[in-house]
Amino acid sequence: MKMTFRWYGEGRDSVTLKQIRQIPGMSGLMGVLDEKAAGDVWTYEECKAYVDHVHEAGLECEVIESVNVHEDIKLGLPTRDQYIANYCESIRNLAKVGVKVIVYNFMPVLDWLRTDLARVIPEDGSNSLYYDEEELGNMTPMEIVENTAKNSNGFTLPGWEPERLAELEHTLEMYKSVDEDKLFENFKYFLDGIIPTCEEVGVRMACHPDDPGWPIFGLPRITHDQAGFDRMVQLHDSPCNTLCLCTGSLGSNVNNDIPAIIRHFGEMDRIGCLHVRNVKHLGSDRRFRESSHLSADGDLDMYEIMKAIYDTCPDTYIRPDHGRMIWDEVGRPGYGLYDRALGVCYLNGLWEAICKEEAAKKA
Ligand code: DNO
Repeated sequence: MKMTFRWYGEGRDSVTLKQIRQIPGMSGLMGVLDEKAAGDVWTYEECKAYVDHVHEAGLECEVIESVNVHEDIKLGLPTRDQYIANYCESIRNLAKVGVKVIVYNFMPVLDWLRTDLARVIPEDGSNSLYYDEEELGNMTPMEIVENTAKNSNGFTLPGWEPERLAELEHTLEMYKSVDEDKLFENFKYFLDGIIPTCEEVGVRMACHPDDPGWPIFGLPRITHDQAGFDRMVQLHDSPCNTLCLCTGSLGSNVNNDIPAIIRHFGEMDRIGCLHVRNVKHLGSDRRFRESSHLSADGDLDMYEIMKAIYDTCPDTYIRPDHGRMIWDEVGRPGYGLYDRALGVCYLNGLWEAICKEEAAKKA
């Protein structure tokens, strides 16, 4: 297992590479390439400059997140072929600089969504990302977008890039003719277009689950449970067509058994990487907050999650995800330093214990 950390790039993150390097057991980044509009090519020079900079800080950069898929691809518009060609170009350029896994998602319009970015946790006075379907019911998509932009401490949140949201209403309208089957069809067209390039250059695509793990605003969403991902991996059967198994996104849906899902896809060799975090439901299946990583603070059993990784995909990449804001830190909601660093130490502790336990069994 390689422990990594999400980082947004110089001047775009409150956390420095030096700080990340000093977290025990840190191998490198799940870097982010969301500065450009979805659909634009990341040139070789741009990829190289980013990765060289990370290497200079003593960190690896084998995973890149949020190489965003243009809406025209998800909608199946005729312009998609050009965007798919651009995507292949970015894959090639990233492969040339040593990237092995690319995390993306196929969620229509919006990436992850919360109704509050800083809900105070009464027990300890920290705050964290929070979702309440009842609150969402009273808000329009535009209100959610405005709220999210206003409350993100001046940072752009992943999936909430301004240019992507500018045309929100128009795009929402266009999705009225796309149901789940149509979205799967468009997904297959995308995968058929990019996976051969991935196979050629040795890059694995890792699809991030819908977050929260069910359809919202009447938009079709297709990757939030084992059945959806089973269908996705079959759309184009290849070791390069994998999932980014985000325990918190899948865990938002109480029907998902996370360790079992890890085992299922781990055994099939279809996990490209994992985001490991915890969620706590609050009196309703559709109301939750993001808790600390500790099993006792949330609904997910982190020991069972790490054990499933150990048993079925021990060489994968993982990272902590969405920390709380603690110790008065100010940063991008979910992406401060302190709580994610605590998460790393905890996950590394579980890993060490599992490795020793298993070694003792074999001795
Ligand atoms: C949320 C992140 C996601 C993820 C994208 C990948 O915090 O985990 O934004 O990176 O869905 O495209």
